[in-house]
This record gives sequence, C-alpha cells and structure tokens, in this order.
Amino acid sequence: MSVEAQTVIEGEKFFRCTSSLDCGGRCPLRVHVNDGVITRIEGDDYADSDGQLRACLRGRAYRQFIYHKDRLKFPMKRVGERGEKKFERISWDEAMDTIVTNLTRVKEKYGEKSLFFTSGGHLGALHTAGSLSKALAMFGGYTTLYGNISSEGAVYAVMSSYGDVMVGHGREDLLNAKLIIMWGWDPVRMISGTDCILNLTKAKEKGIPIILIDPRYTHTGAVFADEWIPIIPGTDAAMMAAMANVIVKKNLQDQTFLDKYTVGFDVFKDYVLGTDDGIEKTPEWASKICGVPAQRIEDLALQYATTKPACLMDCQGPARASMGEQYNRAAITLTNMTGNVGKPGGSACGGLMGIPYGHMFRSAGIPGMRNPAEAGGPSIRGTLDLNLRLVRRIHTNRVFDAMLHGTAAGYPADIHAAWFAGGNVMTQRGNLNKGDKALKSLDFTCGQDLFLTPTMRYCDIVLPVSSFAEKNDLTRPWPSGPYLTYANKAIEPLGECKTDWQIGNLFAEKLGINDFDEHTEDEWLRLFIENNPEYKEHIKDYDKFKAEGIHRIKMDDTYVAFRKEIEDPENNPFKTPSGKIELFSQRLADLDDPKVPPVAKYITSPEDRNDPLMEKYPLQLLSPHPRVRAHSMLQNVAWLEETEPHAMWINPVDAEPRGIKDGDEVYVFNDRGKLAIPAWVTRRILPGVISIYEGTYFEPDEEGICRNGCVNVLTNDTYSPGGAAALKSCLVEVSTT
Ligand SMILES: Nc1nc2c(c(=O)[nH]1)N[C@H]1C(S)=C(S)[C@@H](COP(=O)(O)OP(=O)(O)OC[C@H]3O[C@@H](n4cnc5c(=O)[nH]c(N)nc54)[C@H](O)[C@@H]3O)O[C@H]1N2
Ligand SMILES: Nc1nc2c(c(=O)[nH]1)N[C@H]1C(S)=C(S)[C@@H](COP(=O)(O)OP(=O)(O)OC[C@H]3O[C@@H](n4cnc5c(=O)[nH]c(N)nc54)[C@H](O)[C@@H]3O)O[C@H]1N2
Ligand SMILES: [Mo]
Repeated sequence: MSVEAQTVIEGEKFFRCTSSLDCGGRCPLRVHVNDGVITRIEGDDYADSDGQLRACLRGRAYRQFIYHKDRLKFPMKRVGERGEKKFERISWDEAMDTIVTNLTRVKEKYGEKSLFFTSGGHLGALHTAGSLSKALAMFGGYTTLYGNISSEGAVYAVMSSYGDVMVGHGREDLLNAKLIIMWGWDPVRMISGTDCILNLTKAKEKGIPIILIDPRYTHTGAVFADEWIPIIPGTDAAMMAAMANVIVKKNLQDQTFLDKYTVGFDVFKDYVLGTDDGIEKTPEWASKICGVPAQRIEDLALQYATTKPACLMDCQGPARASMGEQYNRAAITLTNMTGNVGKPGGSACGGLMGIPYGHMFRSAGIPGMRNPAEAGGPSIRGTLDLNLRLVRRIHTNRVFDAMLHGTAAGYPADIHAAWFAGGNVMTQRGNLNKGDKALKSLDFTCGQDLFLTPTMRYCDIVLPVSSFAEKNDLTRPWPSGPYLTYANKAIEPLGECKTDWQIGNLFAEKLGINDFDEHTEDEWLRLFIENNPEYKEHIKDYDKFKAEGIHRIKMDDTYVAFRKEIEDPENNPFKTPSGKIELFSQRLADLDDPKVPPVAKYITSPEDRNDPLMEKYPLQLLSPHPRVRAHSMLQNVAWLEETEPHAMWINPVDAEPRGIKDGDEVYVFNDRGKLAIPAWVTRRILPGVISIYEGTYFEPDEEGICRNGCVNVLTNDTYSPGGAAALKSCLVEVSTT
C-alpha cells in the first residue's frame, strides 16, 4: 500500500477508492479498513456539497459485494456437466497448464481463429484483460466480438449524422434549458453520470418543465416529471416524425440553422409531408402507431419548437431494438430542426451523453497488439456498412449462434474454444437457451470472474479475480466527467485472487514469452498518465492524485457538444463527408437498403406490435437495467435485494384477464424460453407491455424454466440493420400456470 492511509478512527485507516463497475456513474468512496478488513464504506466528503459526487445505494453496499460468501477465492476445474455448479479447487499452476495445453491443442487442430476471446467487467486502465489480449495475440490470435451491446444503435446514429460520439453536455447545463424532455431516459435508476441527479434536482427546483416519454412511469418520472406520456415501445420514430410534420406545417423549424449547419433536411421534409411515399406523417397517423393522442403530439411539437433552448434527452435503451437506430436518428433530426445543437441548454441527442473529460471512450491502458487472426481483408474504417464490419468479427449479440453454426452460416470462424475474461454472456446476451447449447458444444472453455457466474459455470477452468478494492487503478467516470479518478488498493486480494493483468502475465509466462511485462503496477499507472493527453493535461502531480483519489477538472464554462462547430463552423467542420450535420446521409443512401434509410424513418420491425407473432405472444417485453445491480453484478447482495425485490411490471388491464394478482408467481414465455417471477401489478406501465429488469443469473431448472427470472431466456439474439442488439424487441405471453 503505497498511499499514506489516513486515520479517522482509532486503529482504522481509510483509502480513497472508487468502483470500476459498469454502473452508470463513478463515485469517490472512502473505504475504511481495520486490521486488513473493510469495516465501512462512505461516500464523497468534498467540502463543497454542491460539487459532491454522492454514491447511490449500490456504492454504499459494496462491502457485501466484496466479502460476499460466494466470492471465488481459488482456481477451480469443472467436475460436473457444463452449466452445473460442480467444481473442485486446483492450483494456479494446474489451472494455467490446463489452459495452455488445451488452447494449444485446439489451435493446432483448428487454427487460431477457432479460439474465441471476450473481456469486460472492469472499467479501469491496467487491471483489464489488456495484457491477456496481448498475450493471446502473441499466441496466434483469436476471434472476438464486434459492437457495443449498450449503444450500437446510438453510435450508428451519431456516426452517420455527426461523425463523432462526443454528443453530451455537462450535467449542469440542464439548468440552462427551458424545457427538458426525457425520452426513454431514466437517470434516477441508470445514473447517467454521478453529477446528474443533483443537477436534475436543481432544474426541477428552478421550475423547468420536465416531460417523460417512456412506456413505464419510471422512478425519474415519478420524482421529476410534470407529465408522463406513455408510448408503445419501438414507435418513437413515428411520434418524432409527426412532431416534425407539425413543426414544418407551421413553419416553425429553425431554417437558418438547418441551412447553415446541416444537409438533407429537404429529403426528411418530403418524408414527413408524405411527398415521397404518399403517407403524410400527421399526428393522427402517428397516434395509431405509438398510442399517444394526436392532440398531445401536436401540442408537444409546438411547445418544443417554441421553447428555446430545449433539451431533448434520448438514451441508449430504446435503441436496443430491431430498428433501434431510427429512434436516435429521429431525435437528432428534431433537435437540429429546432436549432438546439451546440447551444447551452440544448442537446445534440444521439443517446451517448458522454463528454470528453474522463470519458470511458478515451482510454489509457497497456498498448495493444494487432490480432493476427484479423489480418487481411478489406478495410472497414469509416464504413457504415454493417456487413463489412462483420467480416472479421461476430456481432456481440450473435455469439451463441456463431458458436453453433460457424463459417457455414457466414460467420468469420468455427469456434472450438473460448476464454471469457470478464463479462457474463450467459446472463447478459439474448437467447440464453441457445447459449446453453452453444457453450456445451465447445471443446474447451475457461474464464475468470469474482463469482461463479452462469458463464463461469460453463467453463472447464475458472480463475478467481480480485475486486476493485484489492488493486490500484485508474477508473473511468461513466459516462462523463468532468473529473478523473484513481482507485486505491484498500485490502489484500482475497484467497488466491489475481487481477486480469496478472492473469495475462501469467499466461504469457506459461507460454514461455520472455520479458512480456515491462512494468510494475505503479510504473504502468504513472506511464498511463504521462502518455495519455487527457490525463497529462490535468494531472501534474501523480502522488497527489493518488492520495486524493480524484481530480476535479475546473471548467470555465459547461461542456456543450459541438459548441465550436456551431460558433465557428468555417474552422471547425463536422467529421462527416460533407463537413456538416447529415440529416440525410449519402453514405447510407449508397448502401441502397430500405432498412437503412438515408434520413430518419419509422420502419416496422420483427417482434414489434405489427408482427403476426402478436397473436401467439401479445405482450411486448422490456428489460431495463436494474436499480439494485449493475447488470448481473451485485447479485445476491442482501442490502440491495431488500430495497427492490425482482418482479415483473404488468398493467391491471393485462393482469386481470389472465387471473394475475399482485405478488402472484407467474410464467413468462415465448418460443425461446420460459421464466418464473412474481408479478407487480401496476398502472406505471402501458397496457400491452411488461417489464423485467435484466441481470438476475440464468438458473434453469430441470424443465428448463429459469426460476430466477433471468429475462434473457426470452430475448432475441439478433441485431438491427445498424447493429443494435435487438434485446427490447421481444414478444411474450404471461400465465399463472
Ligand atoms: N435484456 C437485456 N440484456 C442486456 C441489456 C438490456 O438492456 N436488456 N443491456 C446490455 C448492456 S447495455 C450491457 S453493458 C451488458 C452488460 O453485460 P456484461 O458486461 O456481460 O454483464 P455484467 O453483469 O456487467 O458482467 C460483468 C462481469 O464481470 C465481472 N467482473 C467485475 N470486475 C471484474 C474484473 O476486474 N475482472 C473480471 N475478469 N471480471 C470482473 C463481474 O463479476 C460480472 O460477472 O448487458 C446487456 N444485456
Ligand atoms: N442501476 C444501474 N445503472 C446502470 C446500469 C445498470 O446495470 N444498473 N448499466 C449502465 C449501462 S452499461 C448502460 S448502457 C446504461 C443504460 O441506460 P439505458 O440503456 O438508457 O437504460 P435502459 O434501462 O435500457 O432503458 C432506459 C429507459 O428506456 C425505456 N424504454 C424502453 N424501450 C423504449 C421505447 O421503445 N421507447 C421509449 N421512449 N422508451 C423506452 C425503459 O422503460 C427505460 O426506462 O445504464 C447504466 N446505468
Ligand atoms: Mo451498457
């Protein structure tokens, strides 16, 4: 422990830490340690309470996570069937030897592409699977995933429109808005940056009108919204097109802005007026699709177009659907029509909401190494053609299908072995019953985690990983800053746990690679700061940064996406081919595919309400992120579970005819799977829609029913034409038997 620990209570030290989980925020924590054991975890003590970055209930419960009785402490080998929980303790030597022997065997028999590798779980700089991916590249290479399961729809929308992903504003900018529309955005639950809720609270106190558009009356809606407009999932682009229609008909669009900064608005105008396809996108037209009364659509359009500046907050979740990117593309079009881009109090839309400072997209880490298994073939740089992007990689929501069907089905490889270095695919990807077959079909599997997750249960060798409190690292604010964090090691690793970095090094050592790791932990972390422009600009004194655990970046003005592009367009073109914001994208037009229209459009898609499958499975299933977990992490932490037991949201209109009463255990099913879960009968969800939070472990019983309510036994393992994982496009039925 190199940082000078501070003493507040006799015999007790505290360490300045943060988590590194994929949790929606990044909170300073004070981890109190007595005799090598964590006794308490407290939040930020920054003197200026307005600038405090306060941890949510999850951060406050980390002690039960770190010391959970189910923590893995030793390497293990599987002694039962894949998927069962039967394992035996082995030594690190035996574990690593088994891995090397089997991977070598598979590589020699089937080639390097037959090894699948994926990582995740730790949003830090050093203790990630960086060293392991480097060692695997030296070993010969591997096949991996393409696409961000969180935000690929949003990424597609912003890259085609703006050519850039930095589309967020500093959270304090919410106070500059005269109207806030939360369109599928629920930050009370998903956090959206640790400084978000304080600023939203201030916006509310300031009297700024706040409107929620969501199929669910969310926690954010309940606390902050003046009005909830429920909407049928997957139809946002229709309602947005109708708002655009109203704005155009009243000539309320900011034509000067559109002419100066954008291209192709006329093509979108032809779409909303129906001059191109004969269907005018009126509020009446949209109302039949999205379920929102026509008058309400018209009034909102007028309010939005005449209130300046107005902040339209779209997000990533609604875009995780079979035509998801159109929601973000349409939101981008609306915010441009009203001239709200690049301006304080406005928004660029696009669902990513990141700002550059401390943003997870800007990483520091061990320099990577080219993966030889991906060599050759066409360059995919800059292309929006998803098929091209998938030439060498497997779509992130298609991993199981690729394992089962391989090159015969057009995938880049036939997978025979897999290494899961973090991430929990057997809970967090669509269609887990297919996953069960896929993982059972492999020759060899291994992985590392803090827990015996469902994914680890399918591994032949399982390695135990240290938690964030057991290592020093730079951690990344999610999704925005403006601050940088350092998580200090507070305790020694539990049992024989190692970090991913150490595991990568050990694997390289076993392979006989000499001088693989050039630096110690402390040297690496110092180097990351020296070599990364973002850190280097702000961190002048490493030791001070380490001791304080956080560096708050003083900003002259709040960060506003594209401010300089709008204020000084001559010198700051957008990074699109035209140098302007592309409401019409020629790159998309060139693809000549009706499913990737060059302007935003409402298009029906599989497993929305137009699908004939509705007759068999008449309910749309949403699976938002859980308030009491970070995906599948913080599973079984009693303090958290107690605050919100796992349950399915269902409207009384759907519950009554099915004989479902509040608290009843019900079955939810479709052709992909079946789960059991208690029902929460509530008017907080639109009729025809149910909701189950993602992230409870996949625990099928002997009949294949997941009695732990893991929603991904039901979801699709497909993706949209723009690459969004289609997890929210899912039709089901519910019954009591
Ligand atoms: N139905 C449905 N499914 C979804 C979503 C949805 O909205 N609906 N959302 C999707 C989204 S946005 C995401 S980001 C994904 C998340 O999907 P994953 O990243 O696969 O899920 P996590 O539960 O975050 O898994 C992280 C795992 O890493 C482990 N871990 C933590 N720290 C470390 C470490 O330092 N090293 C290692 N080796 N392991 C570590 C944790 O114990 C945990 O098991 O889920 C997706 N799945
Ligand atoms: N507590 C907690 N916070 C988290 C996470 C976590 O696991 N737990 N995960 C983090 C991660 S990795 C990510 S990517 C983000 C995810 O953030 P998001 O992806 O935005 O969150 P989701 O929970 O998927 O959904 C947001 C809202 O969209 C609504 N919604 C769903 N479908 C539609 C639709 O068709 N139209 C409209 N208008 N609304 C719809 C849902 O009801 C929900 O309220 O959250 C982060 N924050
Ligand atoms: Mo995510």
